[in-house]
Amino acid sequence: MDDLLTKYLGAIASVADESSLEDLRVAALGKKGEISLKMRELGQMAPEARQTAGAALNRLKDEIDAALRARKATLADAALDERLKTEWLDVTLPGRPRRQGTIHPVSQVTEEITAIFADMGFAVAEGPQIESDWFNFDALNMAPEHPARQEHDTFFMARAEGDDRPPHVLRTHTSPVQIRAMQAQGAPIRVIAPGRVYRMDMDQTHTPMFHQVEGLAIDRDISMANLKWVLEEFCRAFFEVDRVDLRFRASHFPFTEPSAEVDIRCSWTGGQLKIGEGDSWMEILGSGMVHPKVLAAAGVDPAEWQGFAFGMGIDRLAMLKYGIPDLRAFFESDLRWLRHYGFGALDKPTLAGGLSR
Ligand code: 2U9
Repeated sequence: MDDLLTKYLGAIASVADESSLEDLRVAALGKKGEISLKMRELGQMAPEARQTAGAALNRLKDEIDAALRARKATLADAALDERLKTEWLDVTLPGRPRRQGTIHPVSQVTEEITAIFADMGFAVAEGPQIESDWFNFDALNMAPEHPARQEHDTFFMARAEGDDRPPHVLRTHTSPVQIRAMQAQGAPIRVIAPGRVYRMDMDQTHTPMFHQVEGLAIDRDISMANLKWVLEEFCRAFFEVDRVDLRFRASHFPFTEPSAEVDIRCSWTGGQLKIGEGDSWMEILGSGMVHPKVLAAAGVDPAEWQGFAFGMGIDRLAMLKYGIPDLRAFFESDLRWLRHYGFGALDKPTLAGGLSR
């Protein structure tokens, strides 16, 4: 038995790979292995001799088994070390730009707008894209006969047969988000609500889904003067120019009173848009003082609180700022377009670091 032990321990120690080690295991402990055969011989021995020989054989078997396992672990470690040496990866290498995805201009502009308003103390609010007609229309002082509530302007969700409740809608603006924010937080409040909105419209300048950002500031003494300053600050930061000139034109929206559409001074020379100079005016957003009925619907007392709201189209702002000619290309997922107009994934827009560099 001592000879067997010496023989196998020696062989195990000198084996160089896992498959030779397995061959050794079979030769010693396999069904027809040397130790197993010796075990079988025990049957022919006298009982006393069998007891001593049996115990010794079991010890031998255990020792060989332990040596096999230990060697197996050592060989596996060595094999892994070898693999790691050949399959190494330099994690400090720069990314491969051609394989990197890009940030969509709508996402980029949303981040820019968010950074600018965050700097002025506006939080970002979000809400569902499928809304009840109360949040989307009634709370915003839009009467049942308002054109937007007609079948052909808004996407209505289906109701189960026999369910007579008014159907939910795909939100036609992000305004219901501010209603929800006021209900949850009350006044004072300063939020912007960027997000997807849906209208049944499809031509050169309209897509059935587009992106809006709306803003809301409610406090005891907020006025149109605050609105004007906020919008001027926003336009200067967003278009990255030193001066802007805004023109407020009286308008009408059900949810604001008074209401104003806002134009920005610009020039178009050689098809190139310049903001802040020239003799042209371009409409960029709608705004006004939140209607008292809208405040009341959102649970804010209009006798105590007042404030402004505004809304603008993100897709259009992206087209203006980055010279993108066709709105429909925004939603075609064409990789060449995304590579051309997209932004680096790691260039987060901040006011301090530059919005669009
Ligand atoms: C609440 C109260 C009032 C948001 C407003 C506009 C004017 C506006 C358009 C701009 C271009 C929509 O994307 S667009 O077609 N929006 O003209 N939006 S005031 O007024 C609100 C919002 C929420 C609670």
